[in-house]
Amino acid sequence: MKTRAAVALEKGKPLQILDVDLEGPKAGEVMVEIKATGICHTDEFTLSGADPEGLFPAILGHEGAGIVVDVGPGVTSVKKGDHVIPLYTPECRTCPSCLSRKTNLCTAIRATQGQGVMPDGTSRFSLDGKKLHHYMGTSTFANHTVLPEIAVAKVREDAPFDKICYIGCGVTTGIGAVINTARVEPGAKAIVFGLGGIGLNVIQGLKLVGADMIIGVDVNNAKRAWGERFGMTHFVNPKEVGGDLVAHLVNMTKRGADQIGGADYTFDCTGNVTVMRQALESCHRGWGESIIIGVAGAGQEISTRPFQLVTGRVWKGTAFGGARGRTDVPKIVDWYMDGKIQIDPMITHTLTLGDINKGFDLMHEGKSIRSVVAF
Ligand code: NAD
Ligand code: AHE
Ligand code: ZN
Repeated sequence: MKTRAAVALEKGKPLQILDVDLEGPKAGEVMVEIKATGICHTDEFTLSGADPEGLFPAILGHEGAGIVVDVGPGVTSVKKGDHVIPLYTPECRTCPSCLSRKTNLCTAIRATQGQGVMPDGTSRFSLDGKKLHHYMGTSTFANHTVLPEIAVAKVREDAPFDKICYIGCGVTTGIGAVINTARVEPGAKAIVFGLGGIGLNVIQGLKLVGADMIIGVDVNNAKRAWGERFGMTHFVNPKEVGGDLVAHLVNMTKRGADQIGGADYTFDCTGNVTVMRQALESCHRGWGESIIIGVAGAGQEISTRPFQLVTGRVWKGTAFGGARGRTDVPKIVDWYMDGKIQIDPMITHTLTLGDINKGFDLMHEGKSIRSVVAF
């Protein structure tokens, strides 16, 4: 069949809106009509050419929501008509990683996903007879896509696609980093670096679990009001700190008789390796944990003095907020529908597929929190 898609023909170039060919689902796969998709910074990261796993031509997009329109042989967990959120982190429940209960990083199909193909090693997408790569196993910048059944979460049918698509990455990543990865306790002091589509969800998660002090750090002053809207208690623009940022943040978080400063938890939501170091070093001696959420380009490395770790600071990373998609995503949709978490205000722009490149421009200009393409 034909479907309309925004195709990344080559790195660094605007997406092209084209009618592409899509084969039906094979065994264990489902076809989903995508109703809405968010544009995450990771799509921009891959499109820019910075992603060592980036493949072209490809159909990007990993933050979608839609309806199952066809199922391949042997599919049992979803059926035609079900509302689903595609999962770039699948949950097979049978691989060693899923069974370990120690990680959400299901390994059932990770190798082929990274090669831009379905688990059988082939692509369902093509253009003029030439293969198009899948992206993150999801390719939600297409009106229809094919995914393994283990890579979709069935969700309630009364939830609006143009909002819950954001749960497919940003919302779950930010809130999950707080709840699943850091396991932040009430009363904690936290610092969030980068107040974009992920960082604001970290702030919303911190507020949800009862953190006392939530410091937001961003180079864009327009983000102050955004952070405050979701629970940030203090804002720091590094460009306006007249000295060392880490010393400034440590000073802000001083407590107790010894007046030693440092946050209990810090979160990097920028993907900048210099910021990642600042985030680690802003943690409290003895127990502070720094969670890396941002993804950094090929060749980028993090560094710090080992002394920072010797003295008890912990560096951790998180993908998809540590969430097990088929189990956790439907619950997060319920939280949204019950008013426990906010999504609507963060979706600053709703675009047509034809305007998808505008969504990338808005991100570059720092004018959007999340742009969503509604089909
Ligand atoms: P975004 O573009 O919406 O937000 C980034 C924010 O960081 C912006 O507000 C920007 O002003 C700020 N920023 C940039 N440089 C800064 C600096 N030096 N100091 C402080 N703030 C700075 O991006 P996003 O969609 O929120 O994504 C954030 C990062 O998280 C990206 O690297 C993205 O690829 C990554 N990500 C990771 C996961 C995961 O599972 N680990 C999931 C989603 C996104
Ligand atoms: N391909 C990149 C890594 C990108 C990355 O870390 N992706 C995150 C999700 S970002 C969503 O916006 C992730 O899930 N990582 C775990 C995994 O298995 O990829 C690179 O650097 O090679
Ligand atoms: Zn993402």
